[in-house]
Amino acid sequence: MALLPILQYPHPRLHIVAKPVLAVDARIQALVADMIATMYAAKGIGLAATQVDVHERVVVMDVSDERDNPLVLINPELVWTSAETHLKEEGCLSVPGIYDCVERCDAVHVRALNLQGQTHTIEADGLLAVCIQHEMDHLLGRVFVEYLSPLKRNRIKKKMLKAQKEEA
Ligand code: K1U
Ligand code: ZN
Repeated sequence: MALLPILQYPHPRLHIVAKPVLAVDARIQALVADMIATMYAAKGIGLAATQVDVHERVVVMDVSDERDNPLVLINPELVWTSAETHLKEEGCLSVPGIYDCVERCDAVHVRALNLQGQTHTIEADGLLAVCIQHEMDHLLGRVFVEYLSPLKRNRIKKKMLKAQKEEA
């Protein structure tokens, strides 16, 4: 298992639209194992393949308190979203240290393949529903800061670029 580097905003490759997985094979199973290890090491509750520079529709999540219940979604599709929405606070491993509120559906149903290549449907609300919407945005090349005002987004971009320059 390997820990994968996470692309940092405003890296242009975060905006690539991911392609569907054609076969849930040993390569995808190894990618998922590396993504789960990377998510836990980074203390995140989710990670999309886009963030580790792999542009295929794979996300992993774990919103359990014990951090022992990973969820794998391959080729996820939203099949239902609630009409009710709320502003929810989000963070992002690609935008460390930045937290802000985004309007999200309160509940979603998502259909996806699991690690065995079988189709399953998950009914989610609360933090899991927010996390699913955030991770599926990553697969579309969208980062949560793009929902914020241009003023906030530009401030965040400048802050991130400054921090990356200081680290280099
Ligand atoms: O996709 C990612 O960058 C992971 C991200 C997922 C996420 C967190 C919160 C709301 C929506 C999506 C994170 O794990 S950020 C770090 C984190 O653990 C966290 C941040 C805020 C609330 C709860 C957890
Ligand atoms: Zn994110």
